[in-house]
Amino acid sequence: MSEYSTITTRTTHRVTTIELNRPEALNALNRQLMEEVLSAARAAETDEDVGAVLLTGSAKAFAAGADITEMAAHSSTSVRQADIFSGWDQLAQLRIPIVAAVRGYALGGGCELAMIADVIIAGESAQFGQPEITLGIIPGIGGTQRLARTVGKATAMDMVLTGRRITAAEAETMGLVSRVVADDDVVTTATDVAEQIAHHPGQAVRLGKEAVLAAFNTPLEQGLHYERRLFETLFDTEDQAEGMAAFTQKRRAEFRHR
Ligand code: DAK
Repeated sequence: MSEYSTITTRTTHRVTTIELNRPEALNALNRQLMEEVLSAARAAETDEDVGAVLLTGSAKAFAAGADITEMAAHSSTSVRQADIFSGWDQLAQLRIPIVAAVRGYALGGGCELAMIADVIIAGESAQFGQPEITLGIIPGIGGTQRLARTVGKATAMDMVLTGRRITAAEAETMGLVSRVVADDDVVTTATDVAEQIAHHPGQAVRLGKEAVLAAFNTPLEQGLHYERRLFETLFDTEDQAEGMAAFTQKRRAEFRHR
């Protein structure tokens, strides 16, 4: 029997797929689900046979937000003390790449969870939104910060202050998602993307993620300097030697992810 009850997981072809599985609440993100996602993602991070995580929900909902029933009774003090969503911050700190396959609703914490992922593949039915304002709160897991840095002030203000939802096509135009495909193809496409990433040299993949994320936190000159140092680090890896030797010898590289 699975050790998890709000998610299902499987690992094939170097990819751990985590499927949110609370259909009765449209995958609303309660504490247990957060802890289970974090635990499964951490297990993937430390497994040398895994090179990427795929995060997905159901056809109707990636996730309809934080669990409102769980949050409703909190006071300002208790919500701070309980630190209810720090697990999502820890997920964002992982070095393993995360691909999100989004169909249906990605609202509130669901939209924020998708934005924690590194690549978002959306189905045509996907709807992204930060409706927290309609509940008398604001986003709390990056929905003002990651969103503004990704889509700019005008759209972020529109979404955060009106709570309006945007379609997959709009999300693609504004750079919130990487690709939009037919709903039926979302999981297959996202799996292909995750497998492609997972089969590239592992250290280069992780440092590539780290370097791109640094662009969100650092001035350009500092970011360029950091990128150069990470670039140089990779010349000490077995996979760099193998990748370049294979190219010059006109053969297929055999990466060991070291
Ligand atoms: N929480 C709990 N239950 C939810 C839910 C949610 N977010 N969303 C849906 N459900 C439940 C419904 O209550 C319903 O349960 P039953 O009545 O059947 O028992 C079931 O899922 C099916 O939902 P509906 O019947 O409403 O389905 P519809 O197709 O009619 O509508 C909908 C789908 C997604 C439009 C609607 O369910 C909806 O508007 N859901 C709420 C969306 C929302 O407001 N999401 C934002 C939540 S607030 C924090 C950090 C972050 C946050 C908070 C704190 N800190 C660091 C402290 C984040 C906050 C949020 O995400």
